Amino acid sequence: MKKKTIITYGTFDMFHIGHLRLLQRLSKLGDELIVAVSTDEFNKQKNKTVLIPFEQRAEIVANIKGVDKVIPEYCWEQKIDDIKKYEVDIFAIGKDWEGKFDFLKPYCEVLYLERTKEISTTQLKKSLTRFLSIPKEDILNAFKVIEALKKDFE
Ligand code: C2G
Repeated sequence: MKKKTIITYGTFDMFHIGHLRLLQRLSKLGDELIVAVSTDEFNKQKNKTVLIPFEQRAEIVANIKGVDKVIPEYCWEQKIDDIKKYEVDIFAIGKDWEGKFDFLKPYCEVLYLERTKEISTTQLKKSLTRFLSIPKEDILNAFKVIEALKKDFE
């Protein structure tokens, strides 16, 4: 009996719970989950700056339970070839892409899944930038205040 094969595509930079939840849901949709991870070069085409290099992003995704195969995503145009090559039954991706991949419908089922709220790589980067912009002495002073308060409660 042919395995039910699912495919998805993404950058998966700074891997977080939103990525994990998506992959967990996708792995429940079929027997085999293929994840195409965007290469660093392709991210430039997507105007997406990535912090974690492709090899590490691919290795992290490959080690997520439920992910059976990781392939590189080089370009926008490879999806139909991938779907044919791997006999994909379902193409699925987050709802932020709603409608963008309907051209794949003649080749396989196309699903757009709810994103996980309140988490995104962009948000993580913003929080990190905000934290790193706090002057070091302010952070040290804050720690001194916390230490002093802890002593009061000892
Ligand atoms: N995602 C999610 N919830 C979040 C953040 C991301 O469900 N809070 C999903 C996205 O919808 C996407 C996947 O996680 O399906 C990977 O997200 P990105 O790494 O941002 O992928 P993207 O840059 O959108 O690449 O050809 C398609 C593109 O390569 C998709």
